[in-house]
Amino acid sequence: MIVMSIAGVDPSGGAGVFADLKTFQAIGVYGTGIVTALTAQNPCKFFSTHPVSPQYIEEQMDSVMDSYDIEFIKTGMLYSPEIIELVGKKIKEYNLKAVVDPVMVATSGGDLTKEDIAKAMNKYLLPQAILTTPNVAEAEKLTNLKITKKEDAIKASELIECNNIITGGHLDGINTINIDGDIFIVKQELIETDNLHGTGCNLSSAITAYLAKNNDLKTSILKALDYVYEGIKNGNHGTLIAKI
Ligand code: PXL
Repeated sequence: MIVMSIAGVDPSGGAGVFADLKTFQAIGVYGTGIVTALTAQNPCKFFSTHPVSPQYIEEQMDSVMDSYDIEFIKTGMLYSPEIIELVGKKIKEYNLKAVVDPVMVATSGGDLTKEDIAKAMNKYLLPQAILTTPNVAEAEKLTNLKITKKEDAIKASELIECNNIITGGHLDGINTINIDGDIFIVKQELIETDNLHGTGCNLSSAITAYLAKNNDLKTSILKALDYVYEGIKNGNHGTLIAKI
C-alpha cells in the first residue's frame, strides 16, 4: 500500500509533508511526498514561504507515479490557484482518490496561500475529491457562511461540493461529517493545549492511510479522529503509535 501527500514542507516537522509521512508510517502504509512549497517556520512562528513551480510539482508527481501504483492521496498546502488547478488535473489523469485538506492559514497565523484560494478549491479540486476536511474557518471560506453553531456547520457541510468533515476544534469539539448527504455529528472532548500545530495535516493523512488499508470512508474518518485525539493528548508529538 503506497499513498501520496502533496503539500508544503514545514522544516520543524509538525505539519506538512514531513508530518504526513510520519502519520503514514505510524498507520503502516508507505508514504511518498510531493513538495508544493518550502516554508521557514516553527510551531510558534511563521517566517516565509518559497513556492515550487507548477511545472516542477508536475515533474515530481509524474516521476513517482511512473514507478508506484498509487490509489489514495492527500493534499495539503497548495499555495496558489495555479497549483490547485494542476493538482486537480493530475488527480483526474491518474484517477486518484484524493482527501483534500483545504489549507488556507497556519495555526501560527502564517501565510500558507498566495491569495484567497477558496474559489479555485471549489472549482478545480473539490469536484475531484472523495473527501475534504476543512476546519471552521476554511469551511466558512468555502461556503461564504458564518459558522458559530452546529446548525451552521450542518448547513455548510451541505453546501460543500463533496463528502466532508468540518472539524470541531473551533466548535466545541463538534465534528460534522457529511457522507453522500448523510450527516453524522461526532463530538470530542476539547483538550487544553497550546500544541495544535499540524493536527489538520495529521487528520487528513491518517484518513488517507486508513482508506489505503481498506477501511470504508466513515470508518477511516472515525479512526483518524481517534488517532489525532490521542496525539494531542500525548502532546501532539506522540502520534507515532496508531491503532491499525
Ligand atoms: O496545518 C496547516 C499547514 C499545512 N502545511 C504546512 C504548514 C501548515 C501549518 O503551519 O506549515 C506546510
